[in-house]
Amino acid sequence: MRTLVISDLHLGSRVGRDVLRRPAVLERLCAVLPDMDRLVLLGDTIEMLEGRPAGALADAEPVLRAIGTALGPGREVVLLPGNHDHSLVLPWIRERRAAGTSIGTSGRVPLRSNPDLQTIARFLRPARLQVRYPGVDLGDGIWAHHGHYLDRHLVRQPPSSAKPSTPEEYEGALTASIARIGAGLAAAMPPAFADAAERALGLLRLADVVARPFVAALPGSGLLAPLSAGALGYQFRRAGLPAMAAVSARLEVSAEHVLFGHVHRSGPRDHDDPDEWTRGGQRLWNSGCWVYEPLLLAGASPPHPYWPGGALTIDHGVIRSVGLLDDLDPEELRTPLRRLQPS
Ligand SMILES: [Mn+2]
Repeated sequence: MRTLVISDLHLGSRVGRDVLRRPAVLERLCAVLPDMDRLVLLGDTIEMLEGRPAGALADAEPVLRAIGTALGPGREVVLLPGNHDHSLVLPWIRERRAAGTSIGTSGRVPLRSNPDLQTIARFLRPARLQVRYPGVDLGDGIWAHHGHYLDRHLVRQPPSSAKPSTPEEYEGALTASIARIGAGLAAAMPPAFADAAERALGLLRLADVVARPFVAALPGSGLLAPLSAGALGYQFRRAGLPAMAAVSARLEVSAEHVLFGHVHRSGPRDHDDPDEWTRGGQRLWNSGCWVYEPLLLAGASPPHPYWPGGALTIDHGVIRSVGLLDDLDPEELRTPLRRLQPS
């Protein structure tokens, strides 16, 4: 059994940072899919937090169709919503809450719970879709979760606040934060993309999807301080990895390997210290992202932990961190895709 895990595609990103809408990039991904038995989309697959969920789904359609065709009949896509596509799973969570039953750590979300899930399943044909939340057991002691629950351990809480120990408690903290970020992003959307406005939007996106948890974890820090890859890397090791370990410990996930995305920091890569990625006997793995963030990557070249195209492969229980776009000409990522019109 061979599995490919990718995350944080952010398909339908309003300023076109999602690289999979570029034909040369999509071709790279589709080239490896025929060798896979299973594809895991580990969250933030569709950018539904920028105020245009239907538009984002439409932008995602050709990408999802190409993925489904490349995988082929009988192959499986396992989709786990994250914070940017959390609305996909919200009706199911409400159903569970109304019924008084826990969502658990590896719930199976019925496609009938949300018409958008049925649409995604249709796009992915002939591959089959199953939806899991908030995590999924991938076998061989491997548990995967988007990683958004870790925010709860980075954002400073009043000393009196109870520590979450169930998915429901993590969800409670999450929905408030999603509403706040979603409203903030929608309000900040410029009507036209003058460079200054686009830069402001870029900073906001970067702060949201990459740095927000770390910014919040730094006492008295401004937005600009942690925007270098080096500073982000430090925060990731000091705060991000321990926070993900805290999530799996509090949810009593005993898997030897825990896979996540969310912070867009692929690894452990060759130059990373494996000890830093081992917490309480548990090995942590990050699937990286498929967005090109010029504020982080301008002037950089791969291999780079924030370079788009990060992925994890699982081959008979052996996990590897890879960069599927590391040998693609960076200019393919840098030329503007197209200026998307606000809808
Ligand atoms: Mn996320």
